[in-house]
Amino acid sequence: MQSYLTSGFLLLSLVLQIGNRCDAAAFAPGDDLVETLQGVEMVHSDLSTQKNMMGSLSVIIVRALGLNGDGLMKTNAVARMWYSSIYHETNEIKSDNPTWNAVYNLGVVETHLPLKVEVWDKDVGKDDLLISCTQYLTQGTHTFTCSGNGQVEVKYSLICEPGLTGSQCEVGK
Ligand SMILES: [Ca+2]
Ligand SMILES: [Ca+2]
Repeated sequence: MQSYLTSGFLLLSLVLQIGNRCDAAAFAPGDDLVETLQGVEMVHSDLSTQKNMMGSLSVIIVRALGLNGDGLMKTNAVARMWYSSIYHETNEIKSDNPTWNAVYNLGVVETHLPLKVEVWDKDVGKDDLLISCTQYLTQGTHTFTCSGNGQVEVKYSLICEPGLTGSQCEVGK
């Protein structure tokens, strides 16, 4: 995981450097820029390897417990999830202990990204954010819990594509 963060950071640094150099050397782009672009190519091929880590992902937002979005009134509870560019929101349940069992089949995705889950209390005007967390995924079926104002229980299943293996569906040996 560390290496992916590092290469992502390197790419970001390089992109920022190019941005700076383009500004600074707008009239005379020099060899430095070419070398930097080659560096980006190399880092980019590392990222391409990560993109080969593919798996089928389904997420179940199971339930939340002990929410307190509206004091003595019941919480207008909704859960939201993001994975890459995929977004889903549950229906609203008026309860401090809502059970959604909302099943989202996300299809084949890159496996190295974090799953983000939030629970909100809907209000007239500004909604209240009660719980927010991100979770990196590993192969198999797992349940995890996030705490905040109450707790949310999330289940997911990640199945590696053929030829991929390991905890995050790496290229096989
Ligand atoms: Ca509220
Ligand atoms: Ca409310």
